[in-house]
Amino acid sequence: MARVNARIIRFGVFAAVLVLCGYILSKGASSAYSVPSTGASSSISTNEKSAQKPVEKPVEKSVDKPVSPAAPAAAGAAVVPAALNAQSGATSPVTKGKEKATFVSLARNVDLWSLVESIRQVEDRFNKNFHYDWVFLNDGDFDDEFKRVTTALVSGTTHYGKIEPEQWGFPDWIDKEKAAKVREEMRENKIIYGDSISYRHMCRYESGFFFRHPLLADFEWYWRVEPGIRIYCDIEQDLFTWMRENNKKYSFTVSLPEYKETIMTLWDTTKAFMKEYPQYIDENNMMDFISDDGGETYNGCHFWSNFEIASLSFWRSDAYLKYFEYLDKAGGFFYERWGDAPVHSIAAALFLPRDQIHFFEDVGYYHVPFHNCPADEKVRLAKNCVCNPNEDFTWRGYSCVPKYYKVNDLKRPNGWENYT
Ligand SMILES: Nc1nc2c(ncn2[C@@H]2O[C@H](COP(=O)(O)OP(=O)(O)OP(=O)(O)O)[C@@H](O)[C@H]2O)c(=O)[nH]1
Ligand SMILES: [Mg+2]
Repeated sequence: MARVNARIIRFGVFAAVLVLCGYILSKGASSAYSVPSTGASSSISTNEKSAQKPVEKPVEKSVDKPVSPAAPAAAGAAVVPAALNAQSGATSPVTKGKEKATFVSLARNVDLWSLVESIRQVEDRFNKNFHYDWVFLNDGDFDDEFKRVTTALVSGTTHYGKIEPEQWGFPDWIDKEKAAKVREEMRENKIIYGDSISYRHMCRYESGFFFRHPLLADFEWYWRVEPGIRIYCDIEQDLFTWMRENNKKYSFTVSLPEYKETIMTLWDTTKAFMKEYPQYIDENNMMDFISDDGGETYNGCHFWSNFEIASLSFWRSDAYLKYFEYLDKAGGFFYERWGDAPVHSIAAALFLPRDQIHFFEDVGYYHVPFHNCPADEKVRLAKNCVCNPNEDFTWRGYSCVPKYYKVNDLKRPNGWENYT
């Protein structure tokens, strides 16, 4: 009996050693060979990483973090060595976007929680594969919580900047009493943000200054992200690279007419500018998108600037700088309520050749209250879009996108007629 027991014990020990060897070998194999990590492990690692991250500014982060196997070998994207994936023990290639590009968000501390929703979506749908930087700008100081939380979510380096008071205040040529009267009238007429001073500073800043901020000096491209937006579809391609390779300078996802009451003299001022500086108007401009009568009047169509992927050098060009200065001197940011969207759009339509302005059909985008949901079901399924196409605004009567397609003689996507 004792002999049998000893045999059983010996067998047990032998079996245990075998199992242990198998386990060690399998661990060795999984780190020696490239086993693609999963999307799930990527997001878990992101959380792990966030716990250890420093919060100095700018917060430098290592790019050698695991990414999902869906990381595209984007055309020309630089591939840097992979890190050990903490979850699977596997290594995987990390694709880092190679453009001089950054996200940029203007925000206050109170915007943090609606902005983190935007960041998470941009990261999950796009930036987890490219790790572009993110610049946050504020007229006040960002607090530590804002920096800590946003840095934890962004897979590139984060930068936090304060806006110069001169760029967020009344210029000395503005009559403040006259401006106050206008705000009061607009309040009575219930014009959205019509009585807001800070909204006007924001519109003026986004029109004329963000691209001059020192934190943006080394970048050539930006993608503007606002609080509370949604990105509905996977974006596997590096859109910055795509813009550069296709010679695009400005892009949009939603377009509609501006409230006329907020821009009463914007077009007259623009016409005066065009007369004085005809050299800045591109010969292949898109006047037929913004005017239905050859430039006599503005039809209000503008690209919604809460989403923009665009070239910073366009805003830094002589044409645009002169145009902004001209508008700024005219005072309409304060005596009316000129928005940065019509200002950017008119400039892009007049100073750029029309083929440098691009509509992103397949990104899938939402900013209250309008949805851009790709009309073509094949696209929605291929890109894992989570939007309801019945809510799409693109092909509705009030949208300016149909006009953009018409004046540029573009082919509409399959299925558009189901969502008019
Ligand atoms: N720092 C700072 N950022 C601001 C201020 N007002 C607006 N912003 C930011 O400027 C951008 C545009 O402001 P929004 O309030 O979103 O304006 P909107 O998109 O026209 O209107 P909503 O429908 O309210 O989104 C957002 O990124 C805001 O976070 C402000 O007073 N200070
Ligand atoms: Mg907004």
